[in-house]
Amino acid sequence: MSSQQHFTYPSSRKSDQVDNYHGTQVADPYRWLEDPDSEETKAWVQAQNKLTFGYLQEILSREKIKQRLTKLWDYEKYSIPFKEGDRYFYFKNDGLQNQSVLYTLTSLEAEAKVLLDPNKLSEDGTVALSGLSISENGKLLAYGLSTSGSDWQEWKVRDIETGEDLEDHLKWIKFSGASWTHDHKGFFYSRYDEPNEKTKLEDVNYYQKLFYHRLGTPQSEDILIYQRPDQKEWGFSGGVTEDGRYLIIAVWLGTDPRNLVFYKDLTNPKAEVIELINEFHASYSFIDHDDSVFYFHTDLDAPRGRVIAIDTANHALENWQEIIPEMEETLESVGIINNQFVVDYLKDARSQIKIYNLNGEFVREVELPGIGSAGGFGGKRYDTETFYSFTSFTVPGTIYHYDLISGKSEVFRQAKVDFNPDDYETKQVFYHSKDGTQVPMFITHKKGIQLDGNNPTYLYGYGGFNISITPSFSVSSLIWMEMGGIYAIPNIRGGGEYGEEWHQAGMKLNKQNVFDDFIAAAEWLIANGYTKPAKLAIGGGSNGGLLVGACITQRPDLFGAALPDVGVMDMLRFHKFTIGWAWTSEYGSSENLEEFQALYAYSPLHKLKPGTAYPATMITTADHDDRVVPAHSFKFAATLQAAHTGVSPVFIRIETKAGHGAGKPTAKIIEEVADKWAFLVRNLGVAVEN
Ligand code: X98
Repeated sequence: MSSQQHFTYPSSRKSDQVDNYHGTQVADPYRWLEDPDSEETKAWVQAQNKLTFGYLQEILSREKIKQRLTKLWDYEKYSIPFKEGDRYFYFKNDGLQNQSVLYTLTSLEAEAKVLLDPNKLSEDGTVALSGLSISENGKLLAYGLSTSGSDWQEWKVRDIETGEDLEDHLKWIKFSGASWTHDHKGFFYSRYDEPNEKTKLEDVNYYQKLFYHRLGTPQSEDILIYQRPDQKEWGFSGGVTEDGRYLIIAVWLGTDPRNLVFYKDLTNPKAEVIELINEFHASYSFIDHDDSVFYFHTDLDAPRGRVIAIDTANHALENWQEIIPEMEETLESVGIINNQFVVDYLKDARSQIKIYNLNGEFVREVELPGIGSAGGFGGKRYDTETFYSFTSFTVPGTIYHYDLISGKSEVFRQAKVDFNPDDYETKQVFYHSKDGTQVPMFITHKKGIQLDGNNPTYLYGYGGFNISITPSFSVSSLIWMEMGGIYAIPNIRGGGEYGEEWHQAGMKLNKQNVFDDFIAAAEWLIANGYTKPAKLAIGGGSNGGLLVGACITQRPDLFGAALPDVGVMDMLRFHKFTIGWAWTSEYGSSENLEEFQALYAYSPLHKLKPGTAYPATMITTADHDDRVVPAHSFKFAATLQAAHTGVSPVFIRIETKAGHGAGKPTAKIIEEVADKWAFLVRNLGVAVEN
């Protein structure tokens, strides 16, 4: 049952730091917590963790949850296989391995050979494979490694036949893939200047540069392909076309979906970089080309996406051709296999896969095994087979082999998890938000629950960056539902579920719509008898951590518990750290008066009100999070603890040797998930069977 004890929180010194934003004085008393290396911050982190872990250890059900979670997690997980040269590749995790292992095989029936086992790279699984690229002949693997969850990568090269690493070793890489030239002599990648070793987890990242690395040469001799000293915010992603002819350079302005497209003819050593699309009007994602005709997935004049062709020999806008027009559904991604477009659409956040010929004529729909999320469909232009995965809230990832000639899918790998999917049900409801906008929500739970307003409910959201939240299986949500919990995911504005308009309706000066949609989801669940405030928890990570932070400041009465994970909490200063500036296209910036006013109106850190009883809250972050620096969570925690007058605990859990989430070892994930559910079990009064 919920605890009635008052907690004594570690003391957090208040400085007299005040900043002037366009004439408004804003106090930032915990500014000192922005320095993660100071002795004072380290002592604060230690004291907070002592309190949090001391509390968690006393929750009797925690160990039980952890044991069940470990048992459920222990099933073989396969990735979608992919092919390069004469070889197939896939990842497999035996069950509880900290990191998945990369295998290679010469045919699907042949015995798989370990190509790279990241578990051998560290004792505790904190070195993760964070990027890979295989040369077109299937003989060489370029791979990126990240340590302790940081976005920084080091890249190496492995001979696939011998399994031996070559001498090549590249550093200072972030936000980059690698793309091989078809002579197999090297690859393109993007990097930053060497960072300051002491402050590399906080310092801003500007001036990315595109390089070519030639095998066997030191990184200092890498060839600079493109840089823009006049555009510190531009980022470059270089990809070689499937036929090896061109280098396509996508130019990014932070996380803005709009981009530029340049290209370079790789058959001519003297070829210049050509600016094909040189204004940030719309998103353009290169699909493939036929000689001078380049195909793109774009949202130009089509917020839900369409496919166009641009003849580079005649590239004026009026000559652009539409191949697949905008549909009712939202176009997520497109590839060409079997000389046909394979198009991944979302209809109310559920996958639909359609095939068109190169003239844009509809060929067929891929029959999916149910309502859920399908992904994959990789392959080369003339391949007649592909693989895809299918998952839903109660369907663990299943991998299908798809024959593009017959249109038949066959199960290739099926996950076996220790539960009966028939015990659960998912429904999709549509509710109205504050301004009347209709928002879809998935609700999953055990069959036969009573709508008596008493069910422990976990409401999860993201709401930003054009990212769509689609149905997927997770052992973490399953264990919550096993305990009788309801798992609800609304597809709130800011996401990409209904295209760029849906995204923009939750951006910048419209960001409050995102919080209104989430709050309306909570109110709908209460009004329809699923739960009540004391039994309702909200959660979200990153931009979803901001969502949770904003919602508890706006409606502290509506929720019994909150789990803001790696959240952006200081909306006035987020752009000053690492890649934070990249989100100003989404959030706006406190340096602009109008945007400052919008940000200050909801910034979680600034909206905490002394004398308020907040829901039981466990903030989570990690020491190596260089995507959203932990300072956001630190300052929010210190302010929340000072403002809070209720009896519910308001804690912060700070993970060590971990980052924003990617590459986190299984052992750490299980600990963290068990801690979160244990926190909710205690604070929502969930009955856990013995
Ligand atoms: C990012 O910040 C994405 C970070 N990021 C990348 C890659 N390229 C980028 C180029 C420009 C700016 C950011 C970029 O990951 C990338 C490219 C190639 C291969 C791998 C990576 N995101 C937001 C985020 O993390 C939303 C999702 C992506 N946020 C944290 C937003 C607020 C909180």
